[in-house]
Amino acid sequence: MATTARSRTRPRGGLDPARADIHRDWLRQMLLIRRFEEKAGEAYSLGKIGGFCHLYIGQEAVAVGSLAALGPDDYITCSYREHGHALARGIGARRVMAELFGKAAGTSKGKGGSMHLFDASLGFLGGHGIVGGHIPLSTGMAFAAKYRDTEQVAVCYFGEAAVNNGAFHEALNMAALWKLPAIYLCENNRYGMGTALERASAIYDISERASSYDMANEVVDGQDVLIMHAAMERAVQRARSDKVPTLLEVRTYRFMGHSMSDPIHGHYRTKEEVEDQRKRDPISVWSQRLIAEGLTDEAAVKALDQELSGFATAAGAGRIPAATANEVHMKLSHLLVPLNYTRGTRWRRDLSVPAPPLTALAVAAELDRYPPSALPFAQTHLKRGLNQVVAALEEARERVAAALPA
Ligand SMILES: Cc1ncc(C[n+]2csc(CCOP(=O)(O)OP(=O)(O)O)c2C)c(N)n1
Ligand SMILES: [Mg+2]
Repeated sequence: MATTARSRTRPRGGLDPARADIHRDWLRQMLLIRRFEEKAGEAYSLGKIGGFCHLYIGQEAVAVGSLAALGPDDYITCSYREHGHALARGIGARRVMAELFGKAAGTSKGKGGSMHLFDASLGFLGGHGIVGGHIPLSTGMAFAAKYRDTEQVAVCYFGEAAVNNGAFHEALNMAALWKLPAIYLCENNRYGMGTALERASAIYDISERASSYDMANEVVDGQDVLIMHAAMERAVQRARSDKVPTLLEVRTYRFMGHSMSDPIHGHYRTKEEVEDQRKRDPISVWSQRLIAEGLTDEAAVKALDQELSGFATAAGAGRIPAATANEVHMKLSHLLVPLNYTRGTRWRRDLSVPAPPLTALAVAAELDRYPPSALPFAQTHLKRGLNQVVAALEEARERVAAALPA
């Protein structure tokens, strides 16, 4: 019979003074993630970050506590809400921010964006946008570790909305059957977009799903970094030494909207609920604990916070290296390709070419994203591109006019 545990209560006794540096570092990491994401949110609102952007604010203790229990060779896969995991795994804040900004200096050369952070050298294998889609991928990594007889563990982070997806069940069944060194870490923040867990799931305790596969499982308080870390250490031990998988149901809460395009609260949850949950902000929970045990004090926490806010700001737009020529070219191609595409297609399609003033507006908006040093290059290319678009439009109009009955 697999292990089932509830690790919601705080381990007894004080913090180990020999681990004081590690404990202070967890606070540092959580604060970095928080300030980084606030900066990213600000940049997104200013239109400097494109695509989707899902903030992790409120859930920091989960990534920090759990990743601290892993070794450098272990594999990690995440959903799209993965800025915190990437930072906690050691991908530099500048590289992560550069990816958000679509810069070549980013983890995926600026082509993946917020949802596709990746660094194979750190075993950080994404950033995945399809809910639950990465659970079988992670299971494959656990299988690879077993097949090659390494000591590696594969950890998969996903939200609670993924557990009603077929891929979750197929993967957990395989992992239990084949005794794979896998950890399935479900970050139960209670909502999948605007749908509460109880509205979408026949059972409320996600950990119970593991019993279908006779898999070890625990319910973990994700707002307490120490509890999170201890539960993860047990799961890692099971995977590495006992060679069996674990399902961790980590109870947490997101303080922001589902993505940057969503309100913090709305029809699906009340302002009061969010405020109530904020009382267990993982950063305050941990800083208060460190202060209570004499491992830090208010002034030191404040100074650390200021330092990290400054660092997050520096990682933001202003100090990211100027766009390279290739980067500018790629961006412009993306902008112009759909317009040029219409040239080679049937004349009817040419009618859908945006009117030049709109194109000019899009170009102006695009130019606005480049640092001044890259502007001359961008302008030359845009001018050439625009001339082509205008010529194509003229050509299309003539063909349309010729095809219409007199
Ligand atoms: C297969 C699939 N279905 C639907 C979506 C749209 N979608 C994006 S995020 C999301 C909610 C996922 O919630 P959860 O798994 O709880 O993660 P959280 O956003 O709370 O971190 C949905 C339904 C998707 N990306 N993939
Ligand atoms: Mg969720």
